[in-house]
Amino acid sequence: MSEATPSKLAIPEEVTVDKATIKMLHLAQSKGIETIFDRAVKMKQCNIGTEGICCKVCSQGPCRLPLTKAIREGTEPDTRIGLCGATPETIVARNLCRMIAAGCASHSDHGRSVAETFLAMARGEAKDYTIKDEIKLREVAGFFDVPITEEIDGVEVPRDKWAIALEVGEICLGQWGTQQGEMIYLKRAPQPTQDRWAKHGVKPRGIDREVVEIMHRTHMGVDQDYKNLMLQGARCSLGNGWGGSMMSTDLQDIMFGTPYPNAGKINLGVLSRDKVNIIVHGHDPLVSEMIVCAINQPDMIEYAHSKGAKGYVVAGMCCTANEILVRHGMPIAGDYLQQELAVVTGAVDAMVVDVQCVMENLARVSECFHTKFITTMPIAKCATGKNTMHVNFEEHAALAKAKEIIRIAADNFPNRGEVNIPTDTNRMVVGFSTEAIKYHLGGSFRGSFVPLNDNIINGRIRGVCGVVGCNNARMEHDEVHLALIKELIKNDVIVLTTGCSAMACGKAGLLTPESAAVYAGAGLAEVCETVGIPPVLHMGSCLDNSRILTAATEVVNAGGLGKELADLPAAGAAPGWMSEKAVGIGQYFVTSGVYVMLGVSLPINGSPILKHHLEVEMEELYGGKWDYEPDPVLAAHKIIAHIDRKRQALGIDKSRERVLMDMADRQKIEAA
Ligand code: NFS
Ligand code: SF4
Repeated sequence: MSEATPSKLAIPEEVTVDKATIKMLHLAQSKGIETIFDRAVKMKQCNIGTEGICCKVCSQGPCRLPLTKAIREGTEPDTRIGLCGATPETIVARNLCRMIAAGCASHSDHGRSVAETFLAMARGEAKDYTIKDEIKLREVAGFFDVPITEEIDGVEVPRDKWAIALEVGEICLGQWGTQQGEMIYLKRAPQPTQDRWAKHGVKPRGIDREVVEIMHRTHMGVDQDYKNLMLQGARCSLGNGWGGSMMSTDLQDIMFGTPYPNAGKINLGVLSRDKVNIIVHGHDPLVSEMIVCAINQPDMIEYAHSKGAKGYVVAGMCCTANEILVRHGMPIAGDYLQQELAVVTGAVDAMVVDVQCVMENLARVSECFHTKFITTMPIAKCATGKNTMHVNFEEHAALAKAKEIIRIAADNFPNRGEVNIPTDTNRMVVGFSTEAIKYHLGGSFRGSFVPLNDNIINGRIRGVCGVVGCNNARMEHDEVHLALIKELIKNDVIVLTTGCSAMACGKAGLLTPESAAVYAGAGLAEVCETVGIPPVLHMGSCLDNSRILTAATEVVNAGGLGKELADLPAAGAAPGWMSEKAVGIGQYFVTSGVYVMLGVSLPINGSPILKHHLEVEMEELYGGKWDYEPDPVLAAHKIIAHIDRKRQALGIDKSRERVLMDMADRQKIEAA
């Protein structure tokens, strides 16, 4: 007879560094409510899957080709092949390309719905949306060669914004379906970067085409050359980074406003005891923008009062949170790993979700409370849970639909049971779009990246690193981001952040100008104090990683730091990535010339040949490459070493030595 083993649970203090998360995890466990943290203890990962060497693209498989110790050490030849003869390289490359395709499809399909709504707005069919940033509209029109002036009676006058928007919307939406030529936004990249793409044949023709071509080429018995497969992976990624994502960011800025620095609050403590709490969760801001707009209307305020509530809190989760935070300063309830715990507060009257990163278990947790779990997109419904419902969002009746959702939440307010809201919140400064960085550094009359370049050249700022991406239940929540970022800023590397990484920074207080004096190296701290910025700049959602591409391009164009993105003393990192979107993003950075560091391995270790291709050979093709280091401090030092090599190649390594000496001397004087 076997003894019953007590079911294993996560130890809150060991799985996260975030205080609110620790408290709520204890509470969930005491109530017998299981969360992802517990499931990560119970369920082990599959060794073969994590190495990427399981092929299941035909029904003769799955064919599994584990990499044995003897093969790895070379004492036995590597003769592994699948039933059809596929090598480990082919199998791993196929699997990876399919991840890239899925990631790019997710971001870009979100982009498509934005473009469709934009076009409907321009046609007057989505009256609740409008043009908030006309300057950006005119700038974007320029990228598409849409005229922004016209001649009337021989006089050149500005063209009507709705006419411009209509043309922009049509061309933009067309980019998903183009079959030939190259996508229009590619020309926004520095010329030498574009030349590399042309040389290797990786300029995308149209967003959809590149995704479909991956699905074709990875079908049983098609592309059997791993290098050729990865070229298509690279091409598809560019269609997203310099296409679907970038256009989506631009159109969202035009419709909802380009982010500029503003203050925000983060963590579960933003929920309220006496107001109706609505969490907007997912990625697409089309729904959440309308909810934010509607809660301030008199009829909605009155409705809340009629239910005994003092008003509304609309708090975000995942990247929908970042979208409404950077534009409206709306609070963030938490990141991806905190979604179940938000419901455990008992204070969430409606959990309103759109697309991506929504855990199916949310529906189950909602059942333990009064929370209504409301799906809003026809492509993302949920069949689980008795509290689950679907309110189909329609762009032509956007505000009315938003109000319908708000009423459901308010109606649910009196049904609350026990409420446990942790008190933890942090304040932060967010909203550093490329435009905002430019104006912040150069002043609104002569917005410019030159001052940033000057500070990189003189060595006060050693380099730039984009730290982005998810939290992963297999890693210590938040800590992987924080340890890496603190080490980078301590060494004068300014950090640009998005997604759930940005939330980790917000919760830990790194997104305030004052944090520079505490965490940043002397050079970076001096720049931050002079300009009044935090050492870590929140640039928005994961979709907004395209802002990092445009900012990096501005740096190249401002001069003095090389001719292409690959020349910059810059890097990217996703220490806790988990979603396929992150693979798509990482690949577009690599293809654009950026060194990308991961804290969770890609599923490629089953093929040392493919690993070598990604971590060594890709640099010869694009100037950027993948790397992997699970220890965040070691990862930071690998990034810094990369940045220093780039500084040396640019001939600006000496200036930094002088700056450091200056600082040491100054500190000596201050100490005396
Ligand atoms: Ni990015 Fe944003 Fe978070 Fe990861 Fe999910 S919310 S799009 S995918 S988990 S960072
Ligand atoms: Fe196996 Fe080849 Fe089929 Fe893959 S495609 S499952 S390796 S037979």
